[in-house]
Amino acid sequence: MADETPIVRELRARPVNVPMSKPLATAGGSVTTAPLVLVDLETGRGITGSAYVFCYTPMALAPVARLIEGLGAALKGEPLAPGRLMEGVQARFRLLGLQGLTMMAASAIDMAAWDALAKSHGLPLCRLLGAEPMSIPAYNSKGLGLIGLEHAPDDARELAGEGYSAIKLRLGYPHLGDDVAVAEAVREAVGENIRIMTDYNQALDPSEAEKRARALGHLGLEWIEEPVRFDDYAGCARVREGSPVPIQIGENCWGVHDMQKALDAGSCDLFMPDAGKIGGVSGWLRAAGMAEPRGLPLSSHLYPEISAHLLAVTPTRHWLEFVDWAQPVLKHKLPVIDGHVTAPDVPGIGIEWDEEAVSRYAL
Ligand code: SMN
Ligand code: MG
Repeated sequence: MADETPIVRELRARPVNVPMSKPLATAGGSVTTAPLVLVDLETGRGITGSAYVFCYTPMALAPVARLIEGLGAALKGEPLAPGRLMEGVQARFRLLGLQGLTMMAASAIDMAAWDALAKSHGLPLCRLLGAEPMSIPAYNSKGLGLIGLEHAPDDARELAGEGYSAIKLRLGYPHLGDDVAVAEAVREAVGENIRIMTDYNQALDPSEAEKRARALGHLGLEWIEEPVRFDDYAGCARVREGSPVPIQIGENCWGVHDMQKALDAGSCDLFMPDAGKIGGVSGWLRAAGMAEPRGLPLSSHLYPEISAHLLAVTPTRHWLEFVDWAQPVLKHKLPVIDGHVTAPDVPGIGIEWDEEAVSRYAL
């Protein structure tokens, strides 16, 4: 059997800067393009695993790509066993630290390795992990940046009008009154039947966050996301104590050790790992294992394609965040049907590059 295990033959990392149909201004900075590193892990068997990492700023593209290629050289010839590959990556980054760009590079390799492994078994990723494709509720996260009272209601109607039952609104205007006015206008625009998630992108200090959470209490919001610095877990716990709205964090946790600190501090009601920061598929599985006995609902952050598989294997699955930011370089669109997403029943994650688009957006 052992000699039948595919090996890692080559790791390719290609930076692309993909245009976004709707730039997104948040209280933590604006995103106007989708800077992605596309990863292809070639095995010796003609099977290639593919995945991408979202790099937030084009400045991070070259360093992340270099890290992935450097790790690729180190992992060449290793058996295609994601857990073992990640142990190798951890060992190589022990002194430097596995967080920030190093963790993004590791997560990207992990996702590509799992994709290759699933393909080598002829199974969709979720089936390899013991689940099956299932319909998962998605919220529309493609818009509603900090666009002001004048534009937010129309944008909200447009996002909900695409068939979703939930949308996400970015908050963190200079004054509390502006946040309340925009949130009230959005609620008014979409009515009582659409869920509204809100996101502060770490913009507030704990005492201001406590005030704003209370001031938003009458709007029936689904959650308030990242009200304070992501790693001020004690401060976030204080906000949570006085908040009439559930507190959601997680997208900035680097691996399950950060998640553990967040949970130990009682900082949140809900958690949303980011596949590119939590440690890829391997990291997600551990996060799902930590969430289950606590009854902690897990939602995904970005990466809708792989998250459709990961949420299917998550006992406390909650919401999938839908953005279409990678779509221009993908051959197959991830269908959203009545606001739900189902992982495609094809081997792997279901990611195939549109090579023509990739060359167009390559750096
Ligand atoms: C977000 C993520 C990535 C880029 C911009 C904004 C936001 C979210 O925090 O959760 O969607
Ligand atoms: Mg967020």
